[in-house]
Amino acid sequence: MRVVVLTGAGISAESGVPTFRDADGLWEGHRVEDVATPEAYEAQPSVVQRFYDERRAALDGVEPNAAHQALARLEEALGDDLYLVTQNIDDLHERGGSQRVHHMHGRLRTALCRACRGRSEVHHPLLEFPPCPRCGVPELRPDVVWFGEVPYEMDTIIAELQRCDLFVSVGTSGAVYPAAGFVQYARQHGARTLELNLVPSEGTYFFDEARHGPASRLVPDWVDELT
Ligand code: BV8
Repeated sequence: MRVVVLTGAGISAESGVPTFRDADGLWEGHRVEDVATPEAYEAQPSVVQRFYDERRAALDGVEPNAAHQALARLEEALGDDLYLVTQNIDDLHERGGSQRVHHMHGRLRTALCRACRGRSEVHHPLLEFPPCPRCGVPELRPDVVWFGEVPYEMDTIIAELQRCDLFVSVGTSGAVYPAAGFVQYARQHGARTLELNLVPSEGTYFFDEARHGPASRLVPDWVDELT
C-alpha cells in the first residue's frame, strides 16, 4: 500500500515549536505577511533574517515527540511505499528518525545563496551576512519558501499523490496552498484520506475520516493500527 503523509506545524506543537495560527496570527510577534515574503526580505532584510535566526536557534531547545518517532517507525515498515512531505522547516522529523523527509517549504538549517543559488548548512546567524561557502558572496538567505514563491519538489509530490492508496494529513490547518489542496487531489485519484489534527481543519470535509486530538497520541495509534 502506498501512503503519502503531509505534516504541518501541529506535529511539532507538543515539542514546543509554536504553530502559525495558534499564535492568533502573530508569529513570534510578527504578522506572517510582514516576514515570510520576498518583498519583506527586500524591504527589511535584517528583520526577516533575525526572525529566522531566532527560530533556527530555538531548534536546539526542542526535541522530536512521539508523533515524529511514530512516522519514523512507519518508514521502517513501509520503506519506499511511504512518501513523507512536510510544510515544516524544522528538523524534528529527521531527529525523530525519519530518513526521507521532503521539505516542500524548505528548511531552517539550510541557507540559499542569492548569488550562486547554492545551498549550504547554516553555522552562523545569517543576520551577520556571512560569505557563501561556495561563491564567497555575502548573499545568503534562509532556504525557505515564502508566500508567492514556488514550493519545492511539486512535480514529485503530485506524482506521489496520483498513485497513493492512502493520504494522511497531520497537524495542519489547511489554510495555505498548494498543500491545502493535496487532499482533494489524492481523492480525485482514488486515495482514501485521513485527517489527524487537534481540531477540524479548514479542509476537514474533504477527508473520508478525521480524528481529532494531540498528534503525540493520534499518530502512534494510527501507525500501530497500520503496521
Ligand atoms: C504558491 C515556510 C504558486 C516559511 C510557509 C488566495 C487563495 C489561495 C491561495 C493563495 C491566495 N493568495 C495567495 C495564495 C497562495 C499562497 C497561499 O496559500 N496563501 C494563503 C495565506 C491564502 N501560497 C503560496 O504563496 C505558496 N506558493 O502558491 O506558489 C504555485 C502553486 C502551485 C504550484 C506551483 C506554484 C507558498 C506558500 C508557502 C509559504 N511558506 N512556510 C516559514 O515557515 O517561515 S507557510 C506556513 O504556513 C507553513 O509552511 C504551512 O504551509 C502554512 C500553514 O501552517 P500549518 O503548518 O498548517 O500550521 P497552522 O498553525 O496554520 O496550523 C497548525 C494546525 O495544527 C492547526 O490546525 C492546529 O489545530 C493543529 N495543532 C496544534 N497543536 C496540535 C495540532 N494538531 C495535532 N496535535 C497538536 N498538538
